[in-house]
Formats: sequence, structure tokens, C-alpha cells
Amino acid sequence: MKKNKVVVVGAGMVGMSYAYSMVNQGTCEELVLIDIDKNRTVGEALDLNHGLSYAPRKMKIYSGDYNDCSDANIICITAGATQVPGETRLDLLHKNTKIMKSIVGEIKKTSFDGIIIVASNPVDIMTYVVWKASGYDKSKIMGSGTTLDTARLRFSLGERLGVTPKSIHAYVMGEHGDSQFVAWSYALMGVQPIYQVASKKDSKVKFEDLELIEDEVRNIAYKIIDCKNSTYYGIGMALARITQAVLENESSILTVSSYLDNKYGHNDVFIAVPSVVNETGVREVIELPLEKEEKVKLDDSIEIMKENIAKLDI
Ligand code: 6V0
Repeated sequence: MKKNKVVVVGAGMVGMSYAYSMVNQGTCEELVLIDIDKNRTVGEALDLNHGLSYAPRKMKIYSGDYNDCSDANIICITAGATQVPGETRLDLLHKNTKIMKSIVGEIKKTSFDGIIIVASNPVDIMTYVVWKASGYDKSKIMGSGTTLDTARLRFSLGERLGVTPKSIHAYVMGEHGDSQFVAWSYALMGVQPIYQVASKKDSKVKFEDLELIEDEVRNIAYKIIDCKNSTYYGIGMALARITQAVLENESSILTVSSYLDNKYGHNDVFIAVPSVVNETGVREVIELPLEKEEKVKLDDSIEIMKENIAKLDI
């Protein structure tokens, strides 16, 4: 029987929230933790193992090294520097590019032939760096993209409309960052377009609220960072969801950061668009006929990614 093995590179807050979600959901059979701080992975693996009595399935969890990548189904990269005061976003870009390249260099020494999921920020650009530096098939590499932002949007709309976020079918697209946007023309509450819902006199969400909700989703991470320095549970659960889609060969539609191969009129860039995710990685990018304004937003977001990629030494 095929083994479901996941390697997490970067056992910090995001990596461990992801690992914790997988232990609680029984997502995989084998879970390996790698970090430059070896001691940290030893402690984290022990701590997680102590919860196994209460987990839904048997799992093998341990602190490992890059040799463990050879027969892994998934490597999830959550390693990286986070922005410190006085540092620009571009500083972070260069720092994390170096980290991604060093991690990929280690992975390439192994016979790894699975799927790589990248979460390190700026995630769309780091996904491109991992692809370029690895030379692996583009469909086997994806970033967490706007899976977290999409979940935030669904939560926000669900709260306002009084329905579960699971019944909100709406997507945040573009950069996981300031140039992201909501494809409102495809947003549904159940089977009802949000535009139709918002046009009702007694609706709890009005047209004028939509821009407000979009801004709130775009900026909510800053609020969390103000309150507790960083965000990790939401992204941990989003990563576990992507992992499940791959391991269970689900063909689920998720807003991961995917390579655009002449889709939406672009090439040579990773950006979040609805994509079909299964055991082959990104099986297909769904090309939505976006409204004119939405297409301009996507083009602008892609332009920002390309400008930043051009500054990098990959
Ligand atoms: P953290 O808690 O500082 O953890 C980072 C970990 O990476 C630490 O344990 C480091 O030791 C480790 N690390 C650093 N360099 C290496 C290396 N070369 N090899 C192996 N391990 C290394 O940070 P946190 O977990 O909060 O964030 C990690 C990354 O996720 C950052 O880039 C964040 O910006 C990013 N996030 C991405 C999100 C998304 O939606 N994609 C959301 C939140 C954070």
C-alpha cells in the first residue's frame, strides 16, 4: 500500500500549526519535521507524539533530515524569516529566496518525486523560486496562495449572512498580499449569486459592503500581527486542507498559487487562481472569464509578481 508521508521543512509557528492540524485530522501516516534548529524538531516531535493516544489514527512522527524526503509524497516548506522592524518587504524577499534555494539544494540531492507545497512569504514569489531552483515539473509545485484569504472571506461573509462559511462559494484571487482581489462575479451564497443577495432590500450584506469586506480580508493579517505578532492557525489548517486534497487524490478546487501556462493571458508566473488539486499536484488551472475590472486587478497583481521576480538572483 502507498505510504502517505509528509515532510515539513520549517518547524516554526506555521509549520507546527500545520503539523498539529494534520495530527488532529489524521491526514497522513508519517510526518517528518526538519528545521535548522534540530533541537526544536526533537521537542516538537515528542510533544506531538504525546497526543497520539487521542488522535484519530496511528501516525509515525519524528525529527528527521533531508534523507527522509526520498520517499515522501509531500514536502511542505514553511521555513523562513519573518519581517522584523526596519526591514523592507524586499529585504525579506532576498532573505527567503536564499533560504528557499538552500532547501531546494538539499531536496535535489534526494530521489524525491512528490509534490512541493510552499507557504513561506512572499508565497507566490517563493513558489516561483522553488520551481526555478528545483527544475521540477511546474504542476508538482504549488504555493498556499490565497487559500487562507479565501477562508477569511468565507468566514466574513458567512458571519454577516448568518450561514456557515462552508456554504459560501467565493474566491480571493491574485497575490497573497496587498494586490489580491475578490472575484465577486463568481461569489455565491449556496446557489445564489452574492450580487443577487446584496440587491435584496433586507439583505445583511449590501453592495456598498462588498468593498469593505474585501479590504477587511486583505488587511486582517495586520490586525492579528498587532495582537499576537504572527498568524499561524488559519494557514496551518489551509495547508492541511491542500495536503488532504493531494494525498486523497480529491481533485478539489482550491486557490493555490499555480503556474500560469498561457492561462489568463500570462506565462512564467505563479499566482493564486482556482485550481484543481489532486495527487498529480495542480491538475488544471481553471480559467474564469473574469469581469473587465477583475481581469485588470489580476493583471496588475501578476505584474507586481513579475517585477519582484526580475529583482531576484535565482
Ligand atoms: P517562525 O516561527 O519564525 O518559523 C520559521 C522556522 O523556519 C524557524 O523554526 C526557523 O528555524 C526555520 N528555518 C529558517 N531557515 C531555515 C532553513 N534554511 N532550513 C530549515 N528551517 C529553517 O515563522 P512562522 O512559522 O511564523 O512563518 C514561516 C513563514 O510562513 C514566513 O515566511 C511567514 O511569512 C509565512 N506565512 C505564510 C502564510 C501564508 O498564508 N502563506 C501565513 C502566515 C505566515
